[in-house]
Amino acid sequence: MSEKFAIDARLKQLRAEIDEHNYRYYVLDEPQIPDAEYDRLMRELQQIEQEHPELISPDSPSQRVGAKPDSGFAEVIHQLPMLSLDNAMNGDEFMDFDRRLKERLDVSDTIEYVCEPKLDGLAVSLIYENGQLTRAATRGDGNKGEDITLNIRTIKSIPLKLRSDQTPQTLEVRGEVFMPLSVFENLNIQAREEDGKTFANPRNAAAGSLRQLDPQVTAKRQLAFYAYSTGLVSEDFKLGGTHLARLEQLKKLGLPVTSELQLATGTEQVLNYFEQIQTKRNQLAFEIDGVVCKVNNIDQQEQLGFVSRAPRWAIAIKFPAQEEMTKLLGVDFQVGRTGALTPVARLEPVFVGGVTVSNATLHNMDEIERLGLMVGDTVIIRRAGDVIPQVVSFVKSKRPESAKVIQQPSHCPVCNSEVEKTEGEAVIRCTGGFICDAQRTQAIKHFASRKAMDIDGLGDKLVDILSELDLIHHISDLYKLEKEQIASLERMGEKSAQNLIDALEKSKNTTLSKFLYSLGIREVGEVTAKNLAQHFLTLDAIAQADIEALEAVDDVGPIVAKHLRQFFDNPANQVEVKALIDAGIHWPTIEKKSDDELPLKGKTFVITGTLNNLTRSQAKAKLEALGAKVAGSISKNTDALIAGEKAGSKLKKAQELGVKILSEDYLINLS
Ligand code: D41
Repeated sequence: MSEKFAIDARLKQLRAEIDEHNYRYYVLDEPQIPDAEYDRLMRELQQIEQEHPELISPDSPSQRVGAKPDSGFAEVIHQLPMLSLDNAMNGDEFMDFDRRLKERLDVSDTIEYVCEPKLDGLAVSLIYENGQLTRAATRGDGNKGEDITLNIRTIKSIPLKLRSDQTPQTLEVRGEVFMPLSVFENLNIQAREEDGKTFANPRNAAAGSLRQLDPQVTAKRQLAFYAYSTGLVSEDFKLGGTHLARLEQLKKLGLPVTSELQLATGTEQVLNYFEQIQTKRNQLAFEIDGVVCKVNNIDQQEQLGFVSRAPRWAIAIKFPAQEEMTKLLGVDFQVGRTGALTPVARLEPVFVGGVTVSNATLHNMDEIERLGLMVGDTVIIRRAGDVIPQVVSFVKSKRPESAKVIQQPSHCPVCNSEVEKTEGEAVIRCTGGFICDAQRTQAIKHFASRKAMDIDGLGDKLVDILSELDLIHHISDLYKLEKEQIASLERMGEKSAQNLIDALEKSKNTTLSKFLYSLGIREVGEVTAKNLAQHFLTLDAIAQADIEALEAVDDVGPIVAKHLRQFFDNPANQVEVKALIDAGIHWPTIEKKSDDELPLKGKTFVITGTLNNLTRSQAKAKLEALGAKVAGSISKNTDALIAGEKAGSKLKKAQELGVKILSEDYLINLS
């Protein structure tokens, strides 16, 4: 009996502890323990429950993923209808809204509003009875939705029970379920690889995930939730007198509420918030499509009431549309540095998400086939954040009879060399190599770029002009340019010509790894180039190494080794490399460092925040070259955190765990 008592007590303690950590993590955004510690608690709970199944309770944190139900989703009637939101398409329409409210309320004072980001997800209703989550439903048409309780239970940020001893008899919480952008991107990458169906946007992905009949599938999708209002609430629970106070109450009860909330007195502050969140939009972890602005005072809300299906006291101020329809005029194939032919959609220009778009990437031929596109189709273009515009789908019913099949080219559109497709790869490639103007120009751009030879003042545009004027054919021709030639170009003067000559001269003093990277050998990135240089020490040794010797280098597998061999076996490349060395490119002799001498050997680093001088990949490459491992999250095994600007939760966690915190400058000065 006493043993059973002890087990029961331990179970209760574990559940309370896990619930508490979930609350800190999801609601307060202040994680207190490393993930590994959390996992340990969870495993202990699962272990005990496995040994004593009779002690499992439905609100145990281990019980989120249940069995698949036999039938589909049951219908649910919302006792209080779930209202919709009116839209304001711009600031003026919001000013009209504010004016109408002042008239109705008969006030001349400014109105106090609460501004929230408008998450692009799905509205749901959660019902808690005596503190337990008993039912969750989709909004549906506002009156009738579907019972999705089993799927909602898999969302880790939604508490299965409320955090309070005095829980209301009934509390309905309303909010938005959404898919974080990182989860969405990974899901689509995986779908593309597995040739499955990709989702057009995070909202569709969230909807598809919630409508899964098998909760195990939903659980894998890592959905998230923010509460934005209450619904039906029993009289034993005293709701606050303002919207903000009510959200605060929900937060106290364990429900996640967005931290991007802001109180705004009057229209100017609302519009400021709108501007502010719009500039922040690309940095948020989730997609938003506008701002929801609500009257804060509940008395005023009640006075205003609602019209048809929408409250008069709230409005969604929308960002410019991210998706628009337009016509696919044709498909061009662009040739990249490595010869890859990328299909690009030529579009009738259309205004999407604040800019005019006339091209969109189609990735590769497989993508065209997957979408089933034809020239002449009406396509849906999406531009999210600062990513390249994408073709999401086309409108079947609008396909004209004259629509044309998109042909894979058999020859390079630039040099007319044959095109090849490697088995198992989605891309097709021009076989022209340096004969191909496009590949050559791209190779020169790469050579001059910042991470490569870093030739100041030699941007992509100038390389295009120099190529078009036949002033450069090979990379090494760069070093034969004369000041007068450059100065005679349009928009170049004496001074910029001299600057470029100086920059070219300066670039000759480099390192072997930079030079190797600059050659643009397929699959040889900065890290691989560093590893090769460190391993072989001289260019000759690399150029002569056989496949086996190359594969002995960190990071070099059979494919990279093959590309290296192909590059150095090509007589044209041998001539070019020699011409570059003859032009005066040189580097210091490398001292062999044994692994044990690497200064950061065995250390684990994490990088967070915005770095000013290095990109993330440069910072990572530098740490790795010095022997460190770079991890994605902080734990007690982390040796140091490199924190840039605007560092957030990782910095907080590092401080809590007493992990050493270092600046970007520290990293730059390391050698
Ligand atoms: O973020 C949202 N998508 C959001 C949706 C939000 N922050 N607040 C909302 N507030 C309401 C009212 C004012 C009716 C309580 C909403 C929605 N409604 C809503 N979402 C879908 C339909 C209505």
